[in-house]
Amino acid sequence: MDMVSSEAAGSARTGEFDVVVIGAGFAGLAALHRLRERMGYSVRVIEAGTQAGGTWYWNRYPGARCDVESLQYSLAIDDAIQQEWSWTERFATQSEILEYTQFVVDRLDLAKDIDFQTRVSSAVYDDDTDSWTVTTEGGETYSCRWLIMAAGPLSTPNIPDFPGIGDFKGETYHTGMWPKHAVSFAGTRVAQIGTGSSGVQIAQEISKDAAKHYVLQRTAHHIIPARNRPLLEGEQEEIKARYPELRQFWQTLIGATFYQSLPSDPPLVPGNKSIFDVTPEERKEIFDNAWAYGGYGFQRAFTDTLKTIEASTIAGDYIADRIRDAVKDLAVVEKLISSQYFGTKRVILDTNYYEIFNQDNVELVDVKSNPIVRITEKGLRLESGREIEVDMIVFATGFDAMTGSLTRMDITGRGGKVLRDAWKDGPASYLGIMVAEFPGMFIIGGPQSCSALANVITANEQQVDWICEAISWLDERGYTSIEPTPEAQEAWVNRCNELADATIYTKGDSWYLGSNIPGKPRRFLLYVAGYPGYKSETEEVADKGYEGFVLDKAKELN
Ligand code: N01
Repeated sequence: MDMVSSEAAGSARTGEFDVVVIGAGFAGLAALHRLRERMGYSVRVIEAGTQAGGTWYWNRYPGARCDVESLQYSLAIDDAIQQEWSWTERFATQSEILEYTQFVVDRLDLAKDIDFQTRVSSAVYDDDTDSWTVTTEGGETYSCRWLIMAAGPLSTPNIPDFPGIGDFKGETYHTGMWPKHAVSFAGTRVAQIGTGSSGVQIAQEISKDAAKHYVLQRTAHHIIPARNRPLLEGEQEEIKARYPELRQFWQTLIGATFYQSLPSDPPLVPGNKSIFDVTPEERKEIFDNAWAYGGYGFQRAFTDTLKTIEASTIAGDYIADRIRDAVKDLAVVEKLISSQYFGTKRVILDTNYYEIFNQDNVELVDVKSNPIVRITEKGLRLESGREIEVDMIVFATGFDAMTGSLTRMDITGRGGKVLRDAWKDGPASYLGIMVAEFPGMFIIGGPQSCSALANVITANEQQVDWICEAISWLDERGYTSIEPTPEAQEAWVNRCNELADATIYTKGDSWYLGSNIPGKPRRFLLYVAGYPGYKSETEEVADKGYEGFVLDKAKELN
């Protein structure tokens, strides 16, 4: 498979550091800056890619674009940076975000402490010295007291194990490992497998000039319009002038993001009423406004669309009507209407995705009722015996989310405990940040955190702040290790499960539950009560002297 490769390790600088950070996405960069500049620690970041950017480095597929508004999807760590950088569109493209990342790296002089093209294979905790040894695929070793895992919640691509997968003679790509070279769809026959966020975005590009574009859909997702547009005259300046105040305000919202660009716009959403507190006419008007405005306002237009089946069904029915408006062929319409409850799979933002199915070169193929049984030399074979011959297969089949980036490394904690084994029945953490028996190892964007359900940069920065404050607090008091008690961890997992059970999130199949990966234990992987609740719960633990953690000061680092 052609993809962005992590070439052999380059000039990795083996050595001893206060902190080692794995991953140079936004989380890793924020951690490096804060630990080095503000706290004076020696830090080394290890990154598999050739440049920083994390998700935006690997997911360079055509059409890749963020679904959080650009003026909100940026780091707050340095005011000069947020004033200097200019965005061009309401929702930024992958390439613009990658440029922004490089701008941050250059402005903060971060690259000198990052080892690129270096992939971690293992991390082993030493009980005698309370330290970690991190080893790379190239054989370099790094030791540190504090280890920060910032390898990303959606960074381990899932390629289904179809029989014959190696037989195909054409080109194959996965959206999450897209190559750096240009890939042209012009005049080619393309089969795209998967219609999640990545699939919906790339479909809009493939369909433009492919000779034939087969969209292989297993489950119809719910898709709402982005209404992307260039930023308006004065819009950026207005936000920038009010960044400190607005960033505070956004953090009071469940997703740490607001659904309107201009603070001067009339307040549209989030709504503060139940879907049943309004008349059907009012409901339609509110949905119509949110639909016309674009973005995730639709999802938050009422307080209960993600909480009850009845409310979720009404939202789903509204979307079904919009599909009927957009797509001419009624048989295709029926396939595009999701059978899932609205919100149980991540809702997707699009730009005219449904309309591509009116084109002659695009065919929607239902692989739920007629599954793919084999990849062949020339394409794909379906259960019915139908052969689909293509020049290219695009896997938009998602990720081993929340845990994959951690379990694919050999992480060994106290007493030889391996993280992969500890999580064999489902991941468990305390606060989504630490794991019992893995002392001194902090996770950003880990399971049972709120990260992937919120503006992920804001969520990352909050966790970075929490972790850095913990490290500083521990060091000031001479503690050499910290780990959650099993009881605190179990209570946190139970709390996250209870919170999820009070919503409709657990009533579907999605990567939120690990159900996209065959054999992965079904467990809700996130804290659903929202960013403000997560922030206050984690801060309360810190304020109480790290309640629920065992702190140890018995050992000295050699
Ligand atoms: O992955 P997905 P994604 N046979 O898991 C299908 C973030 N993101 O990369 O639904 C046939 O959502 C699978 O079918 P089903 C965002 O958080 C953000 O698209 O399991 N099909 C599904 O249709 C997002 O949620 C942005 O039945 C198979 C698709 O592949 C997350 O990343 C952009 C299959 C996978 O969808 C993941 O999104 C992109 C099989 N064997 C991603 N296996 C933005 O910011 C899987 N599928 C806009």
